[in-house]
Amino acid sequence: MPQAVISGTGLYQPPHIITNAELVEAFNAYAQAHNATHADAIARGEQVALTSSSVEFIEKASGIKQRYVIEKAGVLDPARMRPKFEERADDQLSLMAEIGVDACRKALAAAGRTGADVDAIFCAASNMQRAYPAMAVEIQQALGAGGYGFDMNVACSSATFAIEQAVNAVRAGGVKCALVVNPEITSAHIEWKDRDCHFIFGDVCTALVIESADSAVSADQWEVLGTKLATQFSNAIRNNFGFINRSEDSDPLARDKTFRQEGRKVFKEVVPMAAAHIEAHLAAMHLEPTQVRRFWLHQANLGMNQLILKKLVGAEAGGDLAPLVLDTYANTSSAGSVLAFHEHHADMKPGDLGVICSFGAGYSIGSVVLRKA
Ligand code: CO8
Repeated sequence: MPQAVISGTGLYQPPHIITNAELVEAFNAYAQAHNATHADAIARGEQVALTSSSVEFIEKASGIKQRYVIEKAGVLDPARMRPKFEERADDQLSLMAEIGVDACRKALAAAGRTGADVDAIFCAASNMQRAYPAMAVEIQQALGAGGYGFDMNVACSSATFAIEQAVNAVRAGGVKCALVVNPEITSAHIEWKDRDCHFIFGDVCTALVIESADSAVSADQWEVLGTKLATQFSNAIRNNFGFINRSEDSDPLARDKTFRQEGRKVFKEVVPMAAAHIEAHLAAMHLEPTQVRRFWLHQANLGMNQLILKKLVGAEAGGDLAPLVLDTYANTSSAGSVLAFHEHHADMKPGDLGVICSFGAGYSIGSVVLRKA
């Protein structure tokens, strides 16, 4: 079987930053206006007044200091509180495909490849812009790639689950060079009006080239030693948006049509699952966590990563062993662990081991064990 390697990474970084201070200012203006409009109902006890958000809480509870977004004015407009995107004609490249193509081109350049070398594209993200045609097929055409492409969604674990599909396709011999692309436009499916989660997410797109080691030309190659995926049903992170909504005559702007979670529950349940998953994956490969030079963990919450690292190797997250990108990018859903890998691998030496690990809605957990070639 051919060995699969990651031979290039690419990142689309949105043009706008929203700091915690800007975010909190907009939310508090919205809450104040909301409370004034509903003052009578609040006084009668029929509605609950919205309470203020705070920069201190956000930084302490999550480790997030800012996030990148594709469109900023709509998010920060207290009368709107969601991004404002222009609808595009069918013959224009869609927004998701546009950021996907940008990240893919950068990953291909890093791998010394062009679109013509690609024969499979896995577009993996926690939400898709439309039902069909698949975003992956649109990206395939824009890149001039051959073969096939399809979309897949496993929420925050979409990227690691797609990596396994790409690696298996390369190992089976049917695919020589694959792209895994994660266009995460989280700003369009979080509820910016909910102070419990308005600070959590940011937009970004990552891409990876995964190809056969026999023909890879990149100076920076990472052997994929193994992948391990797991799911376990949970309603603790949920979004009910979908094609059935219109037949249910439900409100498209209702709270349950965007991201919802029981943050504490997720924290408590997922940390032990993720640590045990990584440990079991490494053990099956006769490896100890202490042999791993770097963990590129899912970027959801600083405290989560600290606990996972502590359970695995008794060390603190952040810095060299499990670098964080969460402070500047926030949670970018499936792109987070790939983004950590993209930004923090250049210093590693041949033979060094690393683990990419994602965890999130589903629940879903995916780990990928890498060795610098
Ligand atoms: N400002 C001030 N106070 C606040 C705020 C705020 N913004 N928000 C909440 N509070 C208050 C609460 O009301 C509460 O007050 P009280 O004690 O009086 O009830 C107090 O602060 C504490 O609240 P919490 O217990 O909720 O705070 P936590 O310490 O648990 O922190 C976190 C909240 C940061 C959300 C934390 O629980 C966490 O990070 N949990 C894990 C979350 C996580 O990793 N989720 C992953 C989901 S991502 C995923 O899987 C992908 C899904 C698809 C992507 C969708 C993209 C849009």
